[in-house]
Amino acid sequence: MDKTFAKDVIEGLTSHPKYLSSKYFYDDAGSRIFQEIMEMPTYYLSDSELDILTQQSNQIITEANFIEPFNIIELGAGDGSKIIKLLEYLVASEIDFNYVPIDISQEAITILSEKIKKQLPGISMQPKVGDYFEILKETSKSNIPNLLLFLGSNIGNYTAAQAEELLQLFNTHMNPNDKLLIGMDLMKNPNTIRSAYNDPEGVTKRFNMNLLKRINTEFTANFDLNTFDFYCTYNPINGAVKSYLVSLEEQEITLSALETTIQFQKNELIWTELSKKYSLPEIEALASKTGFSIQKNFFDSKYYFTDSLWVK
Ligand code: AVJ
Repeated sequence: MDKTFAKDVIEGLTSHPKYLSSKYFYDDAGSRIFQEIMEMPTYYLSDSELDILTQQSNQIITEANFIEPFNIIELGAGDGSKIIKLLEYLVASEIDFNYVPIDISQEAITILSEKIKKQLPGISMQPKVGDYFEILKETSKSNIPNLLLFLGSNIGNYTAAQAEELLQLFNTHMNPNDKLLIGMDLMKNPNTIRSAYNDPEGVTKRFNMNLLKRINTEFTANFDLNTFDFYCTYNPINGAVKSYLVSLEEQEITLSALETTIQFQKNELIWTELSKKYSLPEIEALASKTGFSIQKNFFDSKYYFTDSLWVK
């Protein structure tokens, strides 16, 4: 049993209001549902970042200005559909680099490595499964420069305090000449943002519900998915998309393996996810608060998203 997950589930479900962390969405099934989300036209984030990496990999690498060889360390690599554009550029330009994708899903890493080996044979790659920081501690011992990638607006899932802590920790593990390329989703027409998370096909709902399914499996719990709904909001003032599961009835859920029962009121919420949208001044402030400065922002053609290159 995953003890940290167990502890977090008990803590979150016995709190008022209840919450669960979206980092637990990504078991193998959850990672597959996230693939489906990325294929939805309304989920513009993937298209925007793909646009940046397709059009501007050359400028990104030129701007980073590394002495070869260098490492590309990707935190939360997922399926690699976007990073392949950057890797293709590097291979085509005969740049000497080593690619280290890191993800918590074994299945996602296997699919990614196979895809990359097939499309870019001969690439130097060391895929790793596990927690970012354990692996980051190791890679920071390397004496060649590191380009850290934290793409896909993954930072958006962290609260302001957590984001600062995480970025400070990245900073601590980075050598003076290392750089960070961080993908952040920008504030935009609120309708565009709401459509990305409130899809009528219910894929995002399934993504959230999968967490209850996962809890059922891992902790022998009895969540009945038919008694829960999905709700999400976007607040254009602070840029927060917040997702929730809603208990449709008053009920008691048993987590047998944790010897715990949880009471739900009718319409009681479980907060499951924050997906933060940033303004450019907020990005500046976050960088400087965490010991970085922005070397350059790379934008997609619609200015929906930025891959921001940070230096220590
Ligand atoms: C992968 C964390 C960036 O917050 O937009 C997609 C996950 N959640 N739809 C996001 C997600 C709902 C996604 N991130």
